[in-house]
Amino acid sequence: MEKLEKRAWAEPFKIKVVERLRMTTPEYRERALKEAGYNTFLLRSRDVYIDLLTDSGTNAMSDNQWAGMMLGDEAYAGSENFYHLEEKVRQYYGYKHLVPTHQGRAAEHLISKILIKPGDFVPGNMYFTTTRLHQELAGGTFVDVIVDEAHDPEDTSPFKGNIDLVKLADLIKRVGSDKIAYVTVAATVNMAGGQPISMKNLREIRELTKPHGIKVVLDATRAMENAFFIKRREPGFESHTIAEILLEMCSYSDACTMSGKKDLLVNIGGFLALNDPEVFEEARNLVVVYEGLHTYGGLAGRDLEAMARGIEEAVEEDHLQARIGQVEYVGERLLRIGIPIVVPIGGHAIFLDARRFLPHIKQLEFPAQTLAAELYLESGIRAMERGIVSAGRDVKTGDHVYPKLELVRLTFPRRVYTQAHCDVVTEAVEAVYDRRKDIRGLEMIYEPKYLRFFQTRFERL
Ligand code: PLI
Repeated sequence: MEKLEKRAWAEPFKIKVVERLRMTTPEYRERALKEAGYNTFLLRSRDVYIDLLTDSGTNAMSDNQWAGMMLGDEAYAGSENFYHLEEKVRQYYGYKHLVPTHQGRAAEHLISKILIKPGDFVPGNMYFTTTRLHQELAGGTFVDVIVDEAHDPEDTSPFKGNIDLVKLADLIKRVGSDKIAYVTVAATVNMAGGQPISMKNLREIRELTKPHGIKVVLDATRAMENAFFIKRREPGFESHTIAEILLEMCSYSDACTMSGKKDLLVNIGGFLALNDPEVFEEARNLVVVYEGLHTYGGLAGRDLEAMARGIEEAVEEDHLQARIGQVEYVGERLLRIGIPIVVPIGGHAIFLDARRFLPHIKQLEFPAQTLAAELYLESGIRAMERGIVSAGRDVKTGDHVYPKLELVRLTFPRRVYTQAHCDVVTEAVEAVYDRRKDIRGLEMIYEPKYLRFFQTRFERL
């Protein structure tokens, strides 16, 4: 008799409420795709079967979080829920001060405005779209100082989110520490494939920048997922709790920007958390201009409460084990049938390597955008381009930025899809792979000025 394989993970929850999905035909999807200009961001969600566009704000909240929503204190000032969130941010992230914002990019906006002077440089471990844009709008220039391995989808290093300390030291030497606004450190690195940064690297970044008086700003959006990888992969952390690892990670930074829509299991919310009293003073001042009073920052009291409760659920190891286990389940199945994906498998998503998937499509014919469109056509799965369209244009030359990575992200919302859904996804990818030679690229016919990937339109070549 055959022995069954032991599972590495299973969901630490059961399902109480479900949401109906609509099944569509290939003819229907062909029409919907054309109307959406072959951009998955422009599809209507009702036309999507399995939505892997993003893990941002698409999580399923728990009964405990929904119960918290009923305890929303909707006072304009001094809401109880703000104080609850402040307590949880101090407890789990360790920063002294909290400025709530409606989502992550609003926190990026505030910190960029406060710390960047025109002409400054902002080094970081690979760009993220909104982070870099706010840095540029404040007059800064982003400099990518991530390790070279991060740009190689086949490199299996365990911490491909690390900063290359030589690149960082060289930049400090070249432009001078006065010209460096701060270092942005993302954990995990979304655009590199959800790759983590090691604790050792975080510690070394601190040691390198501190003597120069350079601040470190952590993008803590998926820091709990990063902490899980540290526990699993970095010697010395095997018996630490996720909470202990998270606290140590944050201790090597001065502030964090946070999109609660990812790690924290909510549909809306974010914050800026920091230690410096003067920067806090300025942020508290500015949040009133752009978001709302400093005790709600553009959120309802109920949203603050859901996020406070989300922190406590998200930091649980069994949650992270199932969350990352699900992503790995899909990734390992795809690897088994020879689909080119970014390895190691990241925390929040599988990244299909469109360069290897569709080698006959040139970068200016948008291979990743094409692949995302084909996947939708195949079975109603919505993914996201993370290649030349997302990389945008060079602010100085106006030319496209040509990233090395041309990826399609299959992003898994937390606690939303089942293993059967996961199997549908792998089958759809396999079906597109089988007919890859017949797939043609796209031509760009409309392009907006900012964050173009959201609204650009294409036609089939
Ligand atoms: O979407 P926001 O404004 O709440 O957060 C912006 C943001 C900041 N940092 C990182 C690493 C992100 O991944 C991020 C948003 N990510 C989105 C929307 C995504 O689909 O990955």
